[in-house]
This record gives sequence, C-alpha cells and structure tokens, in this order.
Amino acid sequence: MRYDTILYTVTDGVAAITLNRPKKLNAFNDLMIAEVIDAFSRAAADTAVGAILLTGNGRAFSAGQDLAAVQEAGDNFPIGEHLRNGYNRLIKQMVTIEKPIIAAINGIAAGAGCGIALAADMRIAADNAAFMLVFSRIGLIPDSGVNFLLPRLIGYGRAYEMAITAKHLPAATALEWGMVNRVVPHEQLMETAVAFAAKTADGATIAFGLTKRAMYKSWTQSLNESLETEADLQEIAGRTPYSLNAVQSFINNKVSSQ
Ligand code: LHQ
Repeated sequence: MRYDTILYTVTDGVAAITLNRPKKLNAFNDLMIAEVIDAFSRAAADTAVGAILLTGNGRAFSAGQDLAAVQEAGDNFPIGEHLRNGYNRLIKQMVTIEKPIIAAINGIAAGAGCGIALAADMRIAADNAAFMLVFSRIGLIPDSGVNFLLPRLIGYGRAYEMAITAKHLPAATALEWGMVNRVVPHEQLMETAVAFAAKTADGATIAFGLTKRAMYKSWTQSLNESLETEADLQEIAGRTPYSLNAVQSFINNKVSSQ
C-alpha cells in the first residue's frame, strides 16, 4: 500500500510510523485510519522489526477525528460503524501486536489521538506536549479505548475529570500522573525516542511481546489465572535463543571470574 497521510520507514529494527497531515494537526480521516492500520500490520509481520515508533509531523501528535469529514456527512454520520470499522480495529491491533509500541508525543494528543497514544505501550512526551479529552466539548463520550486504558493508568477520578472538563493536561502533569513514561525537551524528543526504540528492538523481543500479552491478559484474570499464563508464556520465552544464550553467558562469566 502506498501511503498519502503517513510516513513509514524501517531503520535499525525500528518501524517508524509518522502521522503526516500537519496542517490539520494530524486529524484522522478515513484514509489515515486505513493507512495506520496497514502500517501496523506491516510492522507486525516484518521480522526485521523489533519495535514500533509512532509520532506526528508538525506541532501536534494528533487532534483526533477529522471533524470536517463528520460535518460533511451531516446527521447521517454512522458513528458506531465508523468506530467499529476504524478506531476500534486500530486500538485492538495496537494492544495485541506482540512488539513494543513507543509513542513519541510531539504536541497535542486530543480525542481519538489521545486514545491512540494510550494504546501504545510507552509514551515519551516533549515538554510542550499535552493531552486533551476533547470529546465532551462536542457532546461525545470518550472513545478509541480511552475509557478502558486511561483509568488504568491514572485512576478513575483523574480520568473522569479529564473527560468532563476537556481540559488541556500538560506533559509535566501527565508524567506526575503516570500517563507518560518520561518528558524530554522538545528538541530532544525524536533523538531520545529513536534511541530508546532501537535499544528495545535489539533486546529480548520475543519476551517483550509475551510480556505485553501477559500484562493485558491479567486485567481480565484472577491471580491464579495470571500465574498460569506466566507459566505458559515462560515456557516459550525460556526456550528462545536469546534466553538460552543469555543464561549461558551469565554462567560462563561467573565461571571465568571465579
Ligand atoms: C482540525 C482538527 C480536527 C479537522 C484541528 N478536524 N481539522 C470518533 C467518531 C466520530 C465522531 C467524532 O469523533 C470521534 C473521536 C474524536 O476524536 S472526537 C474529538 C475530535 N477532535 C476535536 O474535537 C479537536 C478539535 N481541535 C481542537 O480543539 C483544536 O484544534 C486543538 C485544541 C487540538 C488545537 O488548537 P490550536 O492549537 O488553536 O489549533 P487550531 O484549532 O487553529 O487548528 C489548526 C488547524 O487544524 C485548523 O485548520 P485551518 O485550516 O483553519 O488552519 C483546524 O481546523 C485544523 N484542525 N483539529 N479534529
């Protein structure tokens, strides 16, 4: 698939997906949703890719749904169907791809753009980035996974307040609340995120993917079930060449240092 609304590159084991409608603050139209889904599938299937980096071009990460497209459709815009065929597919895909997804939040992440940022496994934010649950400004409830993902990161009270006030949450507060992993000066964002993604892609990639599966699964499991999942998945992780070699080299180093 040729891309018109995003950029896609693979370098040093990292697939970088860049939302690329900067004049519209990377608002999602139907084409951009389809292209991002295609790019994630491509990155998931590519054995040379060990980590995925998602960012936005220009001054925003994403302003969410392109409202011009919604307005053009008038009263007949099929919101439920649009969510099921678009954002819901994307969010489900992001949380089930067994490769780490790192979002480099370069500016405002609003509405569905915030949901997509939350569906990444880690977020590194620029110091001038911010999050906004703008949905209620247009009389909507949060969507794109926000109701599931956000209370788990920052707790119900803070998430609910963000939803009903639609206030701009600056990166520094997002860090304090656990919504982002770190905040860096804007000019260092891409360098930091690319270096972190490349280091991740060079690590125990199968274990990183299985960790994601185990953690997401645990949210609908009892402790006993989660322990069972850990035992099953550790069988797989423990037999990977990465694990076997790492254990062997630990033992060899111990022997040689005695
Ligand atoms: C935009 C947008 C945008 C189009 C900026 N669309 N053009 C799911 C299913 C179905 C229906 C609805 O929604 C959903 C999920 C959702 O995502 S709902 C939430 C949709 N998003 C919004 O309500 C955010 C709308 N945008 C804003 O409130 C502001 O643009 C923010 C606060 C993000 C940034 O404000 P400013 O920094 O002042 O920028 P700006 O407003 O001047 O925007 C710059 C340009 O981008 C401008 O275009 P123009 O041609 O005049 O330069 C905006 O019209 C365009 N733009 N967001 N979502």
